[in-house]
Amino acid sequence: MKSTNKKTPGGETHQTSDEQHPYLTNNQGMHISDNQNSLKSGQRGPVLLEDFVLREKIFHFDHERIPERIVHARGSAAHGYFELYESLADITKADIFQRAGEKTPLFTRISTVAGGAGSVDTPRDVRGFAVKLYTKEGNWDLVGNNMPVFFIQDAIKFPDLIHAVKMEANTGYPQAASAHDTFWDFISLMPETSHMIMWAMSDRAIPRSLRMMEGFGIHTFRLVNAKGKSTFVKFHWKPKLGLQSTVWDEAAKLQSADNDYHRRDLHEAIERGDFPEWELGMQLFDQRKADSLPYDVLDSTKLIPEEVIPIRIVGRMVLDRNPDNFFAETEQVAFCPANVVPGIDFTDDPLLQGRLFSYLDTQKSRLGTANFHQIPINAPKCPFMNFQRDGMMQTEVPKGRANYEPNSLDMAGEEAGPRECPVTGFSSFKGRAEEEEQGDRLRIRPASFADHYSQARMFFISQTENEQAHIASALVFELSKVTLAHIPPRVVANLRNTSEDLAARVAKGLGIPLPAKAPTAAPVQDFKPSPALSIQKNMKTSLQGRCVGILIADGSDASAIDKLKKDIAKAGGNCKLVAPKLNGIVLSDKSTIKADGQLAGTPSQLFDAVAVILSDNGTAMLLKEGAAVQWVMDAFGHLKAIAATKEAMPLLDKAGVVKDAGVVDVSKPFIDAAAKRFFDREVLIRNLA
Ligand code: HDE
Repeated sequence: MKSTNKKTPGGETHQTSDEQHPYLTNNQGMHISDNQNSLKSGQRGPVLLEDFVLREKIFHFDHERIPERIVHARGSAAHGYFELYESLADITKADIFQRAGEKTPLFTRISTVAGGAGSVDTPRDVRGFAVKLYTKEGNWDLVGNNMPVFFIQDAIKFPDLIHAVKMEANTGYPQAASAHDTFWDFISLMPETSHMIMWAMSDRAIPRSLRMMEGFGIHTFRLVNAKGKSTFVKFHWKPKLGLQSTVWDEAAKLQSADNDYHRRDLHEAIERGDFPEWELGMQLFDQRKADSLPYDVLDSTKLIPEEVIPIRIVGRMVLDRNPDNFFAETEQVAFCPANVVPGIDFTDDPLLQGRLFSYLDTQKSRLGTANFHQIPINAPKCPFMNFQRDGMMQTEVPKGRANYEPNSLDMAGEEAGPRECPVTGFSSFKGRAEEEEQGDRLRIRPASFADHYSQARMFFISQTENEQAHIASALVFELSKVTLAHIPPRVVANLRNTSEDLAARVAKGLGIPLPAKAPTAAPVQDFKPSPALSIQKNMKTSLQGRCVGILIADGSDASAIDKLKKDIAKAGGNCKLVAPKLNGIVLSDKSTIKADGQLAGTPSQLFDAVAVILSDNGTAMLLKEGAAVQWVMDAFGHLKAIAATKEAMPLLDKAGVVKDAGVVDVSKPFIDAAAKRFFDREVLIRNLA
């Protein structure tokens, strides 16, 4: 059929099918003759109820949004694989951990917690880190976060925590922010949140990129080998690019610069073949070791420092394919910590136990049907069959009469249906006699969960001075948004148990007297610092996966731009040209180029380091451009390396740039500096608490 592009008397364009363009159909496959006009009675209506094409189209549109996740609503995801480095057959019988070099497909979704699906990517928040591994024995979901501990110890407090942190019930704001009354009211009344609050107020909560964060399974899980022997395990994902965060002012400004900053960063990295990678680490230990630790391994507000139980690296996860469709995959993916395979099992962590119920329930409500597991992103990649039948959106067409078991309809044939297998099937770890505690049925927290401050203190003292100042300043910022005067003193009273120094700094920052110390339920212990908990001590100074912004204008030095671009590419980094206009920039050699971003819409927050390559004329013009001055000022304020031509110096002066190791002449080596942040600079430009 020949394509026609025809206008009707009404003015609308009809594009009809041809060799390249298939037929437009309704959902029953019927070809549609007119996608522009509804069926009317006469030329001017009314529209007929009979118009099934219109009704189907609008009906489907009306249902395009499904209920968003109550938590972790905003997320970004990618496909990839897990590759095992060495067989773990001695520790677990899980098939995924048997053969070195074997790859298992997976889908990973990383999310914020508090905001709605349409909220921004860079609020101060915990990040979800959920991995669905499609193993040969069924799906294993490792549903964790980017912090190794959690706010609460018992699942029964989760609805309270989430109600408190999400926008307030009466006003509907603030969106995606913990800096408000109800959150801090709850926190101040729940000392078990002390450790997690340290993490949430630290730079871990404002990551530079989803590719530069760690992931943690949090709870203690169990691995069980073929002989039935159990080993406790804590799971870790270690990013190949190392850890990197933003500074708070930068994170806040990113919210206006690019709401999709993290989503775009992940997508673009995968598109250009710069595949994000994490190594899977395990802390493995037995009951005796668990009993010897001065905290309870079943308490999710506690971590085990890497220095106490080293992490064994067992494999890697590579994300190498973007989803084809955001809704079908990223939105509809349904994780569940109860999705395990033989060889991986649970512990009695009361937070984990509650989660085992919650996720199945939430998926049914969100995806509308008990058949959500049939959606391609959720379906196992190994055969799955049972006698569960029917229900909304049933997409399978089971054959035969047998929809129950036992049955004797056809003992030999396919029609009899599947049967259980005590050998390959999942059987829960039975426990050893000495582990089994049979007692009264109680609603109680064990005494071993009572120490809420020792690890909070350990976290604080493990940070660099600059990171400690960020935590203190974050607390001052958040508590300054609290309008009820009785709440901040209660938070500071708790903080005194974590660190007197921190509490005093926060009280000073708030301008309130130091309140009396809150009572503790258990003595605070002095743990050694754990350097692994600091970001700044674990950053990688590599340009790999990072992006340099180069500010240019008419007259900029073509060879300097060219050389810089080559140097950046050689170091494994990327760069983007930013200019006052997008097209037709005439360089020093009269060549014309196009920028990647226009100055007003491409602030320096979007980059890891910046270069300012301007001529005298270009500088003179940009000295009168607020966006250019702000561009440089923010790069300096966000502690980034700045390279500049001599001619651009007046712009740096106007932006208040003070020469330091991070400010270099563009002709000098810049690449080493570009991969770093200059934390020492911060005292010059910011009064941190
Ligand atoms: Fe979740 N959590 N959670 N959570 N969680 C959900 O399930 C819940 C907790 C985590 O990308 C929900 O599909 C309870 C800890 C991630 O789709 C829901 C408790 C950790 C994701 C739910 C917790 C997590 C969720 C909402 C207290 C880190 C997003 C939508 C016991 C180990 C997964 C959904 C994705 C999502 C319940 C605590 C991680 C309501 C009851 C601790 C990464 O089922």
